[in-house]
Amino acid sequence: MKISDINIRIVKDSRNKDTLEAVLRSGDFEASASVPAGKSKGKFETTTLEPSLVLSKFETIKNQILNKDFPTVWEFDGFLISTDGTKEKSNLGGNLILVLSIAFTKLLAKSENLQCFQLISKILGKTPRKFPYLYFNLIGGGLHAKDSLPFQEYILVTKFPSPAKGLEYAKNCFEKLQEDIEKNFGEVRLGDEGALTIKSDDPRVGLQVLNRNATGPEVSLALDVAASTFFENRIYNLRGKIKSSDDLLSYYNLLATSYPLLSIEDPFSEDDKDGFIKIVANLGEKIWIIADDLTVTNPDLINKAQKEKAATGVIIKPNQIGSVTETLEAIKLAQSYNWKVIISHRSGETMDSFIADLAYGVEADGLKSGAPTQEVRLAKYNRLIEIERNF
Ligand code: 2PG
Ligand code: MG
Repeated sequence: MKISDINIRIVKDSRNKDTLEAVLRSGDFEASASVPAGKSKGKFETTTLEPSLVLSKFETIKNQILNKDFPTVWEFDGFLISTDGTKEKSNLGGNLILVLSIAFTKLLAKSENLQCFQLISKILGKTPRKFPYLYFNLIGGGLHAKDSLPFQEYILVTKFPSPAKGLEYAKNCFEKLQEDIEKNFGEVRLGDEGALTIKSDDPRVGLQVLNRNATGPEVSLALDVAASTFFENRIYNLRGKIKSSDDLLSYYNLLATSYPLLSIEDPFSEDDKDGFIKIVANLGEKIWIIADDLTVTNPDLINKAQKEKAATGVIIKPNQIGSVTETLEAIKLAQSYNWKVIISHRSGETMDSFIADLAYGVEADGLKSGAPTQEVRLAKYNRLIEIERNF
């Protein structure tokens, strides 16, 4: 496919921070993409450059892109990655490469008269038949919410075959939680991802409140502890309550017997691989142990973690690695290990719903897109519903 025109501009994300939007054209077809930004980031994520700097970098490669023919996403991404020439994409910026890569993928799908998820599943040789479980972050803490719990995300997982049913359940559950928190903890505020906050230092409180408002065979609970954010000098500092890696492990064992936990993400810091290995040995049969900061959508790190038995599943965020093809590589690899794959948004989001197509197209186990309260989060859940209704 030959691209006839490209425009990149700066837009705002859900935290009102600058980010990139790309619009690509090929003949009569047009596709756009925009990229999100994380706050609790893994150390080995790809480089994000200042959007204003990216605009000038882009000018240096624009004509080269317009002069070439790219038959596949592999060739398009390959061209950008080799032009960048660095491992961490620090030359052009992972955010520039990704925004172009997603827009190109959408454009190619249109030019082939396919939905984006159809192109993705075609690339992977799959026929998607099931929707992912929906991961709704309903109670937030950590870096995403001031004056709230120490763990980052208390997640309602809906397991209905229909995403429309899942979203409806989550919206009702959110309302019940809001009333509960207002009654028992006073003022209710929302964190970065639109999740409710609770003024408490006790990590268990979030699970208690969520558990009493989310019952039934079609729902489970999950955590994103984001433990890297409270790991200092090799100890876990939970608001002055010091825990060693082994203390934290015992704590998770306790939580696992008290709550219907389907998965725990980042239970330990990315600098505490032993913690991951121990929890897989202890709880790995019962609960999905999901790596995020540890693996950052990077096939090499996923491979390493699998060899060390440091997880049983992985979070996939395209902007951690910075291109569609490398994201697909990471997913393919994780699925070849029979790992669980959860596609995820970032805490600073845009209206782009590419990750919903990605989640359906690769038959992911979960899609994590925050609370059903902000337009940028709903855009992803609603895209799944659109797929459910029309295809
Ligand atoms: C996470 C994400 C998304 P952030 O830790 O999984 O919820 O947060 O985008 O801030 O890294
Ligand atoms: Mg995480």
